Amino acid sequence: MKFLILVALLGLSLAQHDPNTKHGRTAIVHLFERRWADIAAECQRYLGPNGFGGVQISPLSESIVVTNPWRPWWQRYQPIGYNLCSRSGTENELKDMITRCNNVGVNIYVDAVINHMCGAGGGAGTHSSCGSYFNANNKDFPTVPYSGLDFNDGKCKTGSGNIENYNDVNQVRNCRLVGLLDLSLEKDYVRGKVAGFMNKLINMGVAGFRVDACKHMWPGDLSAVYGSLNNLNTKWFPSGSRPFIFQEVIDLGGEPITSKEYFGLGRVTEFKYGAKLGNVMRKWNGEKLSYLKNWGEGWGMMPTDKALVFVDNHDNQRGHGAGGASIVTFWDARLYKMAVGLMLAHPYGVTRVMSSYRWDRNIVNGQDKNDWIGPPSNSDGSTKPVPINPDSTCGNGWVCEHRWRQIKNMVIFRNVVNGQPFANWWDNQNNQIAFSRGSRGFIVINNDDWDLDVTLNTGMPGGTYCDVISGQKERGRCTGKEVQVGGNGHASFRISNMEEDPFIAIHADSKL
Ligand code: AAO
Repeated sequence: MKFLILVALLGLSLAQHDPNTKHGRTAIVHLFERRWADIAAECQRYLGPNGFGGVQISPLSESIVVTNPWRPWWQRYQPIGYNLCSRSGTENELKDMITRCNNVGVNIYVDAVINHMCGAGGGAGTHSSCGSYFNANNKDFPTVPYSGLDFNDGKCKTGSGNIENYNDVNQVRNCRLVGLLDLSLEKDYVRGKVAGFMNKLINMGVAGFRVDACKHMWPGDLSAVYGSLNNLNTKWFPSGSRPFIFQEVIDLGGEPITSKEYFGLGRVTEFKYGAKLGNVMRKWNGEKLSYLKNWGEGWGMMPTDKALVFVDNHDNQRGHGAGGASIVTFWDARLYKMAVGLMLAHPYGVTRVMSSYRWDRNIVNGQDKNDWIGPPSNSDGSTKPVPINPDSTCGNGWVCEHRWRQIKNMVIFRNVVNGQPFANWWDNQNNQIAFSRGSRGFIVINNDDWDLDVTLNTGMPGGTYCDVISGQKERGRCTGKEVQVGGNGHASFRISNMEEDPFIAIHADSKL
């Protein structure tokens, strides 16, 4: 009996590691700070047709509105309640987006901020995204409602009330993260309010959650919250489907709290991935592409079935969070396309592609003074829409990395090779590498300062393939380079180190 209960619990939690993507789709895109109306349109006109599995959206619960600095992106990480109006739109617009995305097979994952409310210095009034009253001074959040009884302060032993030392587990979990009022998730009342908020979203049709700041919550408390979550809405998901849970825990090593403590509950963000890949792409610390032969667990990363991976995220692309200077972002477009291409070609982890907006950087001594700047917006603070240019790129300052041909085509590549083994590795002991995914796809990368010119075993059936980096197959023709694979699976490749995109990728569906 005990054994059966254990098996049942294990089954329940392991299910939370599954992104619930449809039609064999494998990649998620973070459409950072976009309006719900723009995401709905993007699902229909672009994400669905191009095989994206889901979208991570920015925090959607009612938050504080900060005017100094002017409307920073991070105001949304300071909730004052669980009403669903935000800078991205109203509750109705949210519902409409979830429905329209689900209808084209694209999942929605909510960034759930449940560790805390707004900063202790957030003041009192109605400067909140739905105009509700709150008072941070006496911890009064009437729309939930939460009161002074629902916070951890009594348990925090630091002088400031804030986390002062990441080596003290109790501080990290009972004190305030950068001054944010820390909810007491050990209380049934608080757990119930948080689960109620998440269940409302599940019932609306979301497929799961990125759970913010998990390092700062006790795994036992999270387990209780996740355990009271509903199964997904059967209008779009098979009956009995569990919400996908991916937990933000920054573990680069060296702290007592590790990712491992959260593996049983859901997936965990693998921050080593982007930090290490950044070093490899930049060739810092003597790192080389050829060392990626055992990329993944072999590099000290978590098991692949626990990992959520990404090249950069909304924090470390601007110097918040962790990862440091090595992180590659759209600002280094050439390296970025290669890094994202590599991530999408490689079997390790569930992959998330970042999609950003441009801001006016002001880097002084390695720190961006403008790391707070919010999304492209009008003078009243409202977020600007995302216009689509004739060449399919985005306007109004939205970068839309996910629409870059090289990245979009590698999302498709990942779907085509899904489930195929990592095989046919080749390297030149430097920064030229190649590998296949079974007999369904092959990628060759040249990050050396000289040309690549080599014949390789691709593992692919013979024929003519279209390289999906320099172009793509359109109406049976190739707009980019063509690759001839012989009957023995061999093909010769030439990639100049001077090319804008010094890599080539072919797959079963790019065969001419
Ligand atoms: C804002 C203001 C603050 C103000 C506060 C309250 O900026 O000045 O005090 O409001 O009024 C975001 C922004 C914050 C913002 C906050 C609320 O980033 O600037 O504060 O919204 O508006 C830690 C957490 C991690 C967190 C990360 C930013 O563990 O969970 O900090 N990320 C999430 C979100 C993020 C959001 C929040 C959480 C809050 O993704 O967008 O904040 O909802 C070490 C620790 C990490 C720790 C970092 C940064 O990392 O390990 O756990 O992350 O420090 O403090 C090397 C080490 C690495 C180390 C790193 C940095 O790389 O290897 O371990 O250095 O030292």
